Amino acid sequence: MKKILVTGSTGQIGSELTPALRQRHGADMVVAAGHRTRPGESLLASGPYVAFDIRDKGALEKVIIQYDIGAIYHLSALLSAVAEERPQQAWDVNINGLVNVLEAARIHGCRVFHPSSIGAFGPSTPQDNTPQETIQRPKTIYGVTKVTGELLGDYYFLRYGVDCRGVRYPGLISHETLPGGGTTDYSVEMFYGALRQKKYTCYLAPDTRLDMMYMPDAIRAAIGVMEAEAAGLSHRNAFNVTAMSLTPAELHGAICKQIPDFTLDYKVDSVRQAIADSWPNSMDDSAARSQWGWRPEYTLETMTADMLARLAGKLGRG
Ligand code: VAH
Repeated sequence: MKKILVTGSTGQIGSELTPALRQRHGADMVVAAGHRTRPGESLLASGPYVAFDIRDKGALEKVIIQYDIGAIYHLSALLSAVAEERPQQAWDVNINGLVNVLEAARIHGCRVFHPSSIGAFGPSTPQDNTPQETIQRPKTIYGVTKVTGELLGDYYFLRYGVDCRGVRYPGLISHETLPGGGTTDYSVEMFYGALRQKKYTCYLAPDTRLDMMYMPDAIRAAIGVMEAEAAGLSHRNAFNVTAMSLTPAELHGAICKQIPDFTLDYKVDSVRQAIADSWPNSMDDSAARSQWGWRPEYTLETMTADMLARLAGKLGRG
């Protein structure tokens, strides 16, 4: 069996997707790749790790040949807020990196997973129950790279038969690795604030409604769409997937049910507020449900309970 390559393996998704794939396929069958962030000891100890810049096409191709890669989960990317600080670098990593992956997949016959995001929508997109097929005029460079990535995935499938697939992720909540440079990171930071200081200052307004998902569901979505029968995937590169639609105030309320004296105040960051306001309030994920059986498992309540239990252990407050 050919091996699996996970790019961006030290990031928020990669740090949980890599162990999940290693458990599913065997440690040595999953090659973790990273660039700037030093991998954790558990990632290094649990299977092969390679360091290279996704913009280096030769380095990528060398890894694919050396490890006989047959599938690539491509996660390397700059997230929305940091991308707005460095738009040219965001294009370089998010798009030139993706083109390198798609070209390598075309030449070496690899299947590819590359995530899009609710960031692929903009202020002219219907914000409630956002359809699978709708207006996509994002006003952030992150969103521009996500729409471009969706279109590149479709092109490489239609023009070259590259079997590439993807989902539009909502904000992701996780306990393994802190997210870096996203707009939805408040949802993770709030849990750390609740456990460490019993207070948190949120950079989004209390009624900012966004789709969210717990990382275990996000991992199941990536593996689910990659292992689905190709014939049924008419929206193959950009399935809306979601689990919950929530606001900072609602997340605060859910945490307070377990930590009653957790206080929240607000200091709105205008850049990230503008990004969040341009994204949907809730997505319609019926296409993913009907075409490959997508179903979230975690609700706001069960996610909150699991996050607090796992973080408390990690922070020594269990
Ligand atoms: C971000 N967490 O905030 C990412 C994600 C839907 C948001 O793409 O940029």
